[in-house]
Amino acid sequence: MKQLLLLLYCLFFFHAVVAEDGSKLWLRLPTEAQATVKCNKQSPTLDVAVKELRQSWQGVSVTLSLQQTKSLRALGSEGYTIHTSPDGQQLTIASSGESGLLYGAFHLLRLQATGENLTALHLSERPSFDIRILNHWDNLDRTIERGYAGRSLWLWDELPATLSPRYAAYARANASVGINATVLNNVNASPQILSLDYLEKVKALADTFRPYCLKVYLAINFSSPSILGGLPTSDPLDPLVRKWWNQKVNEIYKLIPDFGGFLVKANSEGLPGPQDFGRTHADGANMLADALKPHKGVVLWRAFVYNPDDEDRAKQAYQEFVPLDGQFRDNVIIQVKNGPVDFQPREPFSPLFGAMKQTPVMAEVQITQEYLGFSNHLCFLAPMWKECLDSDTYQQGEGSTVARITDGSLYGRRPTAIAGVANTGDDVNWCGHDFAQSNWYAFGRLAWSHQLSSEQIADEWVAQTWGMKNKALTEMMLASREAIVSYMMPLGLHHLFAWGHHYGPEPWCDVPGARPDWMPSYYHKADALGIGFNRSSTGSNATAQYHTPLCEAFDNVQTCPENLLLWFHHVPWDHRMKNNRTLWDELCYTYNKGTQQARNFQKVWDNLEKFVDSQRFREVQHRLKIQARDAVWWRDACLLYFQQFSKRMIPAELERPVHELNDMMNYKLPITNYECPPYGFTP
Ligand code: BDP
Repeated sequence: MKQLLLLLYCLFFFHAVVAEDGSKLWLRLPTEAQATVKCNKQSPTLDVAVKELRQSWQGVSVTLSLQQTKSLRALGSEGYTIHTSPDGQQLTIASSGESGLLYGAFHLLRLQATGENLTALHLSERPSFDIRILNHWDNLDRTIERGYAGRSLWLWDELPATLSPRYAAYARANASVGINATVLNNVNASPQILSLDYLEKVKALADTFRPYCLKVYLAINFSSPSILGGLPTSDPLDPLVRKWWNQKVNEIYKLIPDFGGFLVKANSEGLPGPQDFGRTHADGANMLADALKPHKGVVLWRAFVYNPDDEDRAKQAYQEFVPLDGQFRDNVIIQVKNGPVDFQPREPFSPLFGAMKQTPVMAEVQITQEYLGFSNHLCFLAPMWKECLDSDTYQQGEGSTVARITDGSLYGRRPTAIAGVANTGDDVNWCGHDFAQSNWYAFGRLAWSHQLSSEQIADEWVAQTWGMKNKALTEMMLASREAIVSYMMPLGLHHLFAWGHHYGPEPWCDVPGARPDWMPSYYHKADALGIGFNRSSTGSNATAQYHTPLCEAFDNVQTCPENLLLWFHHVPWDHRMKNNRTLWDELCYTYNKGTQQARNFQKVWDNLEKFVDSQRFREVQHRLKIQARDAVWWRDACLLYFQQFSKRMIPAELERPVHELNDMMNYKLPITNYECPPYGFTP
């Protein structure tokens, strides 16, 4: 009996040691190393760097050296060098700033965790962007707009008195990939966030994040002066309004001396803004910029604006902002979504990136998978973000990529920034899907260095998160975004998702009285002749917002890239694609290909069972099953719906749909408040 108990105890203990719940993210190095680490100064940030290395570094002794040499200063305070001494017995991480030493320490640990050769290191790093910022769409009641990993991490009711250990863990994870800023609250901002009560809570978070060099920003509601301050107006040119903002900003900086600034969604989707008072976006942004300037704060002013009555939503941000170029203060950055509509599986890059000549612009990408299967679908997003960053705008001739425009190398405009809409919540594994962690990781790594390849980022993440190098696994990750495009919205289709929650297909969606530009038919325009939005010169002429030679390439149905064909053109069903298939057949083939890929992901994963701890293995397996079912749902819904217009057969050699169109059209997923559905379509 005693022996049996011992055996059970051992089994339990063994299980407890190997069980993993994903809470450690990619930071899974053992912590008993006791390395020799020296540093010529002490501070909260340096103490973190020293501690991280001491507990996990398994190599030769390390010196962290804060130095003001010319070459180090040229790397900026966040840049660093790592050198092995000639005798190989010593490593030195050097930087002119404390944050540089922190990032250098995490870099070294990453090299160890990914199994790199550590014998003779000589490297020098500096970030691509100054501000590498997460945007949390977290509400004060702890719901998260478009969040699929539980409730908000910020326990507002307990703050400022009680500090959850997850705050420091969150800041540490960000520091480990170089993310240095965070907007705590939703762009659809409650004015309440600026009340003293909440600012004290924000201060408590900022204090916890500071050692990890993570700066706090807030999203503000443009009507705060009237709603919170009781003023009769929030007109940005009104002296009392300006005074209110100045005082509010001073109050914030008294509490949080290194506060970053404001993120603003104004005159967009029903939110208030300067146009309510006959003023421009520049008037609104500049008022806030003036208040923040003495404290070195910045305004991140979003360009996500569109009115239901204008002809083509994809053109509107450009139309509203280009005339204002040159009118913004130098501490305003225009935050532009990667595409001209709204985080669709595939969009061309927003033409605004190549249009502003005197105003800093920054890219906003969506880490949370609002349009990409929530946290049910495995979708590695680095390839999607790189597609935008590597796009050539031709603003100054060839080589004027979105990356070079936004990182300041083309025009030298500063500050530079990149934003990602966060996918974290209070789920144990932070992101819902264990593979969604890779997108938080990838955002940080690309924000640090947009030259990194998607493959390198995937390899790094897999090695650290799953403790292995596996080609099939990284290949699956690299293929995942394109697979999703194929089974959801191929060939430039967009906005076919369900009303409200945006999960699953509803190309037929028609909500009486709703904004037409929120209806799928506004975008796909399927009819007896063909499908797609004519944005060429014979249509809305959105192609004219791009520079030569893109403008001409996009404008012509023969030269338009086929993966954007239906974005820019209304194309006949029998149009010949480059592979000689008709458009209709190609649609069928592409939907089927995506579906097949999703099923193959299940096989790749099952092959890895013996290399992965059981809890995380099963969780991923479960979600891959949902993804494979959803892919079929998307395929059947879109093909059967569009077939009503095309009146063409699904090619004989392809799989037949397994769902009835009517069932799918009558089905409404029972989800509220953007939670993640446990399953998709259940007829
Ligand atoms: C849309 C989301 C909505 C956001 C909006 C935004 O559906 O919840 O508020 O973007 O970015 O895609 O402001």
